[in-house]
Amino acid sequence: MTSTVALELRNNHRFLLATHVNPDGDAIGSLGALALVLEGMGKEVVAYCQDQAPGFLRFLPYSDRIAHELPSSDRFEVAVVLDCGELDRIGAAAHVVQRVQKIIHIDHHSAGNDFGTINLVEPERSSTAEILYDVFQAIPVEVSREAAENLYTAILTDTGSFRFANTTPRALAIAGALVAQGVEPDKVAGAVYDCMSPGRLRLLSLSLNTLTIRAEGRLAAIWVTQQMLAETGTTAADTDGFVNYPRSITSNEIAIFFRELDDGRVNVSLRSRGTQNVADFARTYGGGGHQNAAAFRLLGPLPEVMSHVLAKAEEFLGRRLD
Ligand SMILES: [Mn+2]
Repeated sequence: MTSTVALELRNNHRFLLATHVNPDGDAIGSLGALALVLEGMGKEVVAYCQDQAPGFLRFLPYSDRIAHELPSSDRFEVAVVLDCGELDRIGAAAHVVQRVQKIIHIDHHSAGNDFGTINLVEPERSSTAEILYDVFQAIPVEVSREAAENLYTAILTDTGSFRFANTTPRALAIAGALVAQGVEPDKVAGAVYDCMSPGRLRLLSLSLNTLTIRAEGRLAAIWVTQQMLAETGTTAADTDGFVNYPRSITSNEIAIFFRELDDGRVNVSLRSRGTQNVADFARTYGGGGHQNAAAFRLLGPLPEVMSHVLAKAEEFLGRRLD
């Protein structure tokens, strides 16, 4: 399938690239890398993401050129949907993408329905960027330092700085090849991790105060309300990575981050360690993801969602142990 995708990228000229709402490092990095590589091949590219890249990703080459609105679908021969398990998760322009004649879906999320004309979906991969790297090799095309920086950042963030179970020999080998291509790991780490605004640090402090621990720490949660965002002058993008704090408890198996949305719903992000499959849990609520990272949304209010979800997650843990 990798070579089929490589061939399509080589043979077509006008590309629409899209990724999911509320983008993370893999979304922005994969989008940027593919846009830069295609442009380098002389193609016409529009790369779309409904939402702005979070501040810690704005150092990435191309991130400032991502489109947040789309022209009509007529001018595109191929749409490439990246890191996005369902077409709806593209957000406002999903209908434009849907109308492009050929859709290539590149992803490492297992839950995805195969909405593409061509589906390159490999759940055993650390990130969408890792799959893209192989596509670039198959074209074959030189990966510039700028594109390499996008790919490296995507792999770095989707593996939790090479700490999660998806840190495979292959993920590390590709990261190594990207460093050989000119990526500076210290520069990327500095940009991604040492980039707290005072407001974001204050938000983190408020959020850490909500720490709730169940089942001897096997389950832990924190949350953020709309009022906390207002109080600290921050936005939803500033909460990126907060879920890793409850996850950092020694005995933790499932960590949950509840985020109150401005439309009365609550976003529930889950992380797990080892064999707990939080995607299974998220799917019972219409959400999705992969084994160690998943999400779903429920209608609020927040306190009710929390007590319900925490009780169900405790049950889920119990069931998994029997
Ligand atoms: Mn990803």
